[in-house]
Amino acid sequence: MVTKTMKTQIGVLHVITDTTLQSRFTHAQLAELAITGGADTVQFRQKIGTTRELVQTAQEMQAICAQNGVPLIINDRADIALAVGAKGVHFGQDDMPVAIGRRILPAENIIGASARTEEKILAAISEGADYIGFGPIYGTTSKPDAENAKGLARLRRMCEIARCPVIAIGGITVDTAAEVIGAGAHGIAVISAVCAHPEPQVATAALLSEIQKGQHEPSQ
Ligand code: TZP
Ligand code: MG
Repeated sequence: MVTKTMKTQIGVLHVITDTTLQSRFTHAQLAELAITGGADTVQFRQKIGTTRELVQTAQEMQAICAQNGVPLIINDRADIALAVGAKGVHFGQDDMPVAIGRRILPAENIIGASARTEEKILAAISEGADYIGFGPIYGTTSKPDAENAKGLARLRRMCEIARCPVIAIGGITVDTAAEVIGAGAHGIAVISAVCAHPEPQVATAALLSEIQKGQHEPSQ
């Protein structure tokens, strides 16, 4: 019998776990809280630590995500995604090229790619990216090397160009999530709005509700 493996749809609320902005919760705890609040994608992003440590944490997160049917995306590292059976990866411009990731990862895996110009967006899509991460939309302190804020007009333009879902990132809060979706983003990715909130699950639920508002109120 032929078993068909379906690629999971791209989520609208990607919660990126972070233990540098806060130390109250581990990555796994944040994943659990975000899922409780309604996150439909969790991304593990950690820039420090040994490969052994990263695999251990990713394994814990994958167990929680799999139990809840929520895709886990691993930032930067295809090897860790493969090692723990995560649903996908997110690559920046300095990471593994999307085309190579596409070749070595299972076909049903999600590959997201950060791209900030029209050319890079089209290149990532032609290499096989399933979604584009675009930002920062607003100012952010969560990524020290983030570029200047791109704003909503540029986001709208990039969403028109990209023939795949665009996930907006950077400084998005409960106050701006709806307008970001209204500008054409398929979804949002957040760090501080959830991880630095006193109650990450409450923050996640509030963001989800704003996303739903934005879906019903496209902006001009
Ligand atoms: N890439 C562009 S901005 C950013 C990343 C990883 C940081 C997003 O964090 P926050 O706290 O949601 O602004
Ligand atoms: Mg990266």
